[in-house]
Amino acid sequence: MSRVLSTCLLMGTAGTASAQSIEIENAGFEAVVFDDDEFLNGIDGGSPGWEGVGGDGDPKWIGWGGWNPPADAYPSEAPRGQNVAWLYVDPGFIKGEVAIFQELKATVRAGATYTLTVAIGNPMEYFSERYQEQFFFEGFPGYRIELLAGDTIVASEQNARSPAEGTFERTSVCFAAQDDSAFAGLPLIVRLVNTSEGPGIEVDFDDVQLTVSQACRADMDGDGDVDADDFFIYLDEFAQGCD
Ligand SMILES: [Ca+2]
Ligand SMILES: [Ca+2]
Ligand SMILES: [Ca+2]
Repeated sequence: MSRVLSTCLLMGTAGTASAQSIEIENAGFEAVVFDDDEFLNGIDGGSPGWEGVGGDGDPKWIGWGGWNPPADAYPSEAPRGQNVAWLYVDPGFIKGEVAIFQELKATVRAGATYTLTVAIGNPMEYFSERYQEQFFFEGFPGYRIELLAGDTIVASEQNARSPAEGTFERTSVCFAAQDDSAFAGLPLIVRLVNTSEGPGIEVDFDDVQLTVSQACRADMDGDGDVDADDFFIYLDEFAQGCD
């Protein structure tokens, strides 16, 4: 069991040549072309491919969508492409989380390892020339990323990263489906959450990636290839026997 987990960690951090990308619609939030500093609510079509939870309150206080952040909010702008997803809750008016999710066409394969990687963004307070409005983005409310198989959360990560104001940080989680996994055949779902716990109102996300690696029994050290290192590990285990 422990070797399976460490394989998962290796794949989660380094990736392997054998890892394949799983299609996510609008994974980089580039499907809508925005001018710099322009945004659009998801309920108005700002983030095709994604659905929201919690965005049906007064859009002044809660919502989600697509945005082309200006350098005033992120000096390095979006980590990939032009746009990001924004998830916004003003806790002075609305209690609770806001989330976006997407059910993928891919389903869980027994014996496969899945790695979900997302860039987490903490926008800076700035004055929007476009909208002639101050956006009070100081602080960071907290985030969670989740991978689900059907209705079950099989991997999640909450606030392991704390990006500084005006920056993104990448994080990843990993799910290793066992050979006899009860999740096999169930749809994979990616969910990204603004948990609205700490001071601050907005979390942004970008560059959502999900990869899959089929477990290879001969890859004993889980580094993505089969070579002499794996053979010596095998010899070692063989020599130890099973009692
Ligand atoms: Ca992007
Ligand atoms: Ca921009
Ligand atoms: Ca902030």
